[in-house]
Order: sequence, then C-alpha cells, then structure tokens
Amino acid sequence: MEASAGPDINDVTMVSFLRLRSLGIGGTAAIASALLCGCHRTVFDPAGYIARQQGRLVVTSTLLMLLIIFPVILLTLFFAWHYRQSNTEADYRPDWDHSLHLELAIWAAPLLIVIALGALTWIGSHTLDPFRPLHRIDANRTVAADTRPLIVDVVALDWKWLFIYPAQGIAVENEAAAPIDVPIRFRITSESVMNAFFVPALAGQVYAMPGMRSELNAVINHPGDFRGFSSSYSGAGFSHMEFRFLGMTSERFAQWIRQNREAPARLDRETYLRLVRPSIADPVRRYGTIDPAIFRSIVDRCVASPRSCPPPSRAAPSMADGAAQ
Ligand SMILES: [Cu+2]
Repeated sequence: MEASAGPDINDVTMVSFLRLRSLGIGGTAAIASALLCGCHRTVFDPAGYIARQQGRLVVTSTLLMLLIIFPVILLTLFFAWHYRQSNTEADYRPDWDHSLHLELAIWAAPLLIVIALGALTWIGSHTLDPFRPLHRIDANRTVAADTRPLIVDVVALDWKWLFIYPAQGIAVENEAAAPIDVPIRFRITSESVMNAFFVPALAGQVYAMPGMRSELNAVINHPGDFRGFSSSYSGAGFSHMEFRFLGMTSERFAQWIRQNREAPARLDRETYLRLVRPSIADPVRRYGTIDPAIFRSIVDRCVASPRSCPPPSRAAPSMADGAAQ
C-alpha cells in the first residue's frame, strides 16, 4: 500500500478513515455493553429456536463488522506512530493526493462487508419473519406435517398481560405456558396504547397495537421459567408490565391447563371490561372458562357494544395485511 499521510492527505480518504474509526469505537462499545449488561446469557443462549437464530445473526454480523473494525484500529495506531513528526525514516510526500490501491482497499472491503451483511439481513428477515409459520422445531428437527400449532391470544392491557387459550377454553393474566418443541402461534393485540410483546428466551419483540392483530410464530425448546415483558414504553405502570413464560413438558402442560380449568372465574365481556381498568402489578389471575368470541371482539374494539361488532369478513386487518398495503 502506498500509504503516506502528509499534511495534504486527500479529504475523501481522511473522511472515510474518520468514519471507519468512529464505527470501530461504536462497535467495540456495543460489544462491551452487551457483555456487561448481564442479559448476554439469554441473548446468546436462548431456550427458543427463533431467538437462537436471532442471536446467531447478531454474533455473525458483529464478527463480519470486526473484520473491518480491527484492521482500521490497528492501522490507525500504526499510522499515528509511524508518521509521527520525530520519525525521519518515514516517507514525506506533501504533493501526494491519490492512491488507487488505497482507494480500492478503503472502498472495496467495506462494500463487500455491506453486501454480506445485506444478504444476511435479507435472508434473516424472511426466514425469521414473525408471521411465517414454523418449518423447524430446532436445527435438527422439522415440524411434522400434521402438527397443529398451539394458539395463544395475547392482549396487552394497562399494565398487565392477558393470555387466552381459545382451543383449551382458558385465560390467564400475567402468566403464559407452552409445551416444549411445539410450534406456538401468538396472535397479539393491545387494548389501549401500543406495547411490545417480548420474551427474550423465545423470540424477538413484536408490537401490540389496538385494532390490529399481529402475530409471532415461535417454539420453546427447553423447560423453564422465563421472563416476558413489554419492551415499548406505555405509561406509568409499564415497569411492572411483566409476566412469566413457562416452558413445560407436554404432560406438565396438560396438567397446567387442567389446573386453570378449575378456576371459577369466567372471562366474558363483563369481566373483561373490569379488567381493562388501569392497574399496576396485578397478581396472576386464572379464568377456567371463556367467551369464545372475546378475542375477536377485543381486536375489533367492540367488547362494550357487541352489536357494533363487524361481520367476520370485515374484521380488523392483521398487521401482515397492513404491511402489504
Ligand atoms: Cu423500536
């Protein structure tokens, strides 16, 4: 490389150097904070296959970026040291203003990385699309053709979570469970403001919005007690908007469903209208029976006045429809 940095160094070269150098500092800081924040165990070793792939994507992109960041940091230190004022051995070329080799190295390497990152992102955002039904349970097992996903309807309330299991006919406030290695389809909405449904061990966050139905397809591969919360600020009680997400064996899950069915409370329009009143740090509440139309009425925003509910064909759009418009 004909690298020689006299006082007349080409401006474009200098700017790209500075830009790359600040990228280097930013990247290093991001990695340091990721390692220090204590969440790295969940992020890098999650219990769900979707979150695992997302974690791998983060690691791969970081390593790809380090391919640029490390040489730039090393070269910056080398140039500063080698071309110091007191070094009379170094070339001094005040009239130098262009180097094809240097320009190629400076532009080609980042360009290749950007193309590689772009390809990774494109593939990742299609294979990890939350609306996409699962085809794999983990890296080694595909989903059997006759498998029906477990449907869990999620409602973000102020400031608590309501989980409705339509096929099982139960609902639970601030606690959700799923059997391991079974595809789960969360259908997500919100009652009042925008929230985000997030179980870091399971998959990335998905927004919950009133009048819309969002979706998340995921699978939990290990039994355990995981933390779920809202990752989008939604007011005073937001910091208590947490729930437990339990990964269970299928026998244990059947038992959990039976236990919930024994709860005397029923989730219908009246109980729901009481439930939507803002409250903070609610305990887990269980509903042994449900009004089967309740989730649709919540999405269509007609719980209080059932006569205003639209016919099924005019129901509220799913966010996938919204995204296509
Ligand atoms: Cu955001």
